[in-house]
Amino acid sequence: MTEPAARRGAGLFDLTGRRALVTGSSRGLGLAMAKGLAEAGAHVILNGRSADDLDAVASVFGDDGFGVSAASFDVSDEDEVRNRVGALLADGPIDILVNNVGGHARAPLEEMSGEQWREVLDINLTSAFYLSRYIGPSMLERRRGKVINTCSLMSEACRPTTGNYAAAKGGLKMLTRSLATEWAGRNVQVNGIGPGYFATELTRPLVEDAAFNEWICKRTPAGRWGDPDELIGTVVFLASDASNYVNGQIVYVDGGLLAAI
Ligand code: GCO
Repeated sequence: MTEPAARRGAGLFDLTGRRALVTGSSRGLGLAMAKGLAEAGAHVILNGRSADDLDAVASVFGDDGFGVSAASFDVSDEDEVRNRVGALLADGPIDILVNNVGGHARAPLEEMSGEQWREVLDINLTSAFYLSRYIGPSMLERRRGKVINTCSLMSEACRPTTGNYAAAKGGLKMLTRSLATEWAGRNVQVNGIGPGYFATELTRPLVEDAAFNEWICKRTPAGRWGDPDELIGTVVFLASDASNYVNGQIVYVDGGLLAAI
């Protein structure tokens, strides 16, 4: 039997003493979520492919007084994940894993190359499997852990030229549910966040496309793009004791887009 959370009120969301790894956190949504977890008290391990970018971000965090470190490695390479995760776990437990890294390679499906397909599946989906596969056992052994996968409204709906990405994000939703099903009984909660349209580097071509921008603002009940900081409340909730009986859910943070026709 798992003990019910002893904390109440705002303390339920306190992450003091927890160690979190956030993949793809040198910019965009990952950076905002990393900042939010650090503000809630966690020590955050930033991850990305460029060591220079990570060091730059880590030093800004450090100057602000937050506990942060950087681990640059390619999360779509299984050997690298196994080795680097082994080293991180030798330094201490990882309580929170945010599988956030993502990327696009847009093309109509009838023109898409096998490489474009595999690249997008590897970065958005297989990376989350590898990280969960190699960090999960230590969480299960301690009977404590939180895995949060950055899904997408494209886990549910898509549009032309995003077939590989939608297939990957749909897969990530089902990986979330599969892990939740297997791990809930050992007190490891696995959930997803499904962002709608947020203005980031990844979506810059869309933000700058006047017709698309207008369409998104009309199509989204909230009438605007999301600001990456608007994911913080959800990620802190899913990383904290406040969500100890929440398993296999995808929380869509999309300004109401999926709720409306
Ligand atoms: C697009 C966008 C989306 C967003 C996001 C939505 O082409 O429509 O790039 O795929 O990136 O993932 O949640």
